[in-house]
Amino acid sequence: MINRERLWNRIMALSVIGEQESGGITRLSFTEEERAAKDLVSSYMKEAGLSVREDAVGNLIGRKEGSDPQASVVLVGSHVDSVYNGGNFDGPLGVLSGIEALQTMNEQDIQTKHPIEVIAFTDEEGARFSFGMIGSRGIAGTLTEENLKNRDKQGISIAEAMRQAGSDPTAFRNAAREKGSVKAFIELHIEQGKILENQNLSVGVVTGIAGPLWLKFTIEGEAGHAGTTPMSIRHDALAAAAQMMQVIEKESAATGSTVGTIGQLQLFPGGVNIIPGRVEFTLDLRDINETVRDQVEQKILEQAETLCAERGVKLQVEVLQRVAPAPCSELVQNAAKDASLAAGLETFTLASGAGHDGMQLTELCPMGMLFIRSKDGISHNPAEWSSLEDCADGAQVLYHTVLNLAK
Ligand code: HGY
Ligand code: MN
Ligand code: MN
Repeated sequence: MINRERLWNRIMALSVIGEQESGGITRLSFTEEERAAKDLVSSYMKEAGLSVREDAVGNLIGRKEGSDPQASVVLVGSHVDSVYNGGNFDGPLGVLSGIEALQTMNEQDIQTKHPIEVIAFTDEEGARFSFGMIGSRGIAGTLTEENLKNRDKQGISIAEAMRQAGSDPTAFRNAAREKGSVKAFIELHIEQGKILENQNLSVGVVTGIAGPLWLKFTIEGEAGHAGTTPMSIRHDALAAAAQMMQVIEKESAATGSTVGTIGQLQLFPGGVNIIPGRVEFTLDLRDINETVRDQVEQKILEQAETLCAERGVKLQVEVLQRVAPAPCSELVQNAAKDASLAAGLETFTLASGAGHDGMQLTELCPMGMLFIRSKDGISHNPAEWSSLEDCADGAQVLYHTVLNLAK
């Protein structure tokens, strides 16, 4: 049995790093807060008897050797970076449960054929640079020099941030794993939705992960005097954006499976008595079915072009990231279902609306996920919460899943 108190105490200890006055925790990639989180997690990996290293893109890795040094590695992990004012479980649950599983194996002298590595991926959320899953793309070998040019709100690029954090951004390709070198990847994560809670279940096996498309819209209108410009001759960038937002909501809701979210909005110049000349906003568009998602994207873009032309404003659309939905492998799903039974739990399956690192690894290895129940389905919010019992159930099933994959 995993040590549930040790796991819970570690989740609580990690959750004070990056605490915000305004609520929740903020641990953006390549910042002091994330460094402090990795240092704490690294100390837990050492306590678990793992050999610890960081790879060329800053992924923190704890390794347990297998009986066959030539055998491919089983990867288990998640992330310790967060969104702005996020919760305590999104990411840390999976990393700390992976460490707990390996520490329990070491304490019970359990040896597996395959080596096992628990990994805290760099920048899963994409909160700082509006471009995420940097660590898992690094492992997959799909990260590019172009990607490292993405900049944060202060104009610092990923490459510069890596350099400031002591990494060499020109060496990022060294993080890539050879095809065949990884047997499977499994991640335990909070569901961040209400399905398990509605089923009154603590753990579920994930069948697939919806694909996030992130777009940035820039609308160039004409700033003007609020008092002297008649409504009929305005090129109001914000009025155009507001009309577009109605279109986005309508088209996203129309399919029944798609979700569309405008999470960031900036207007310029921002005076009470000035007609906004420029507006920038982001769209996060997702669906488990890529064709449906991309059809909604097209409908939105067509109507956006028409309404902007009618209003005499210029529209620019930039793709920040386009991630294909990812099915979870039968191998990992079956290992997880057997593990649920071994832990005395039901084998309930569900899809993931949230994006996760595993979607970057589908070309490299079979991947899969386990979810635990989220209270009221809340996440990316300080009120994000899962109970000690549910975290323990999840870690116990993860322990058996990793054993099934690594034996
Ligand atoms: O945005 C997501 O879906 C994930 O939490 N990174
Ligand atoms: Mn997450
Ligand atoms: Mn998240």
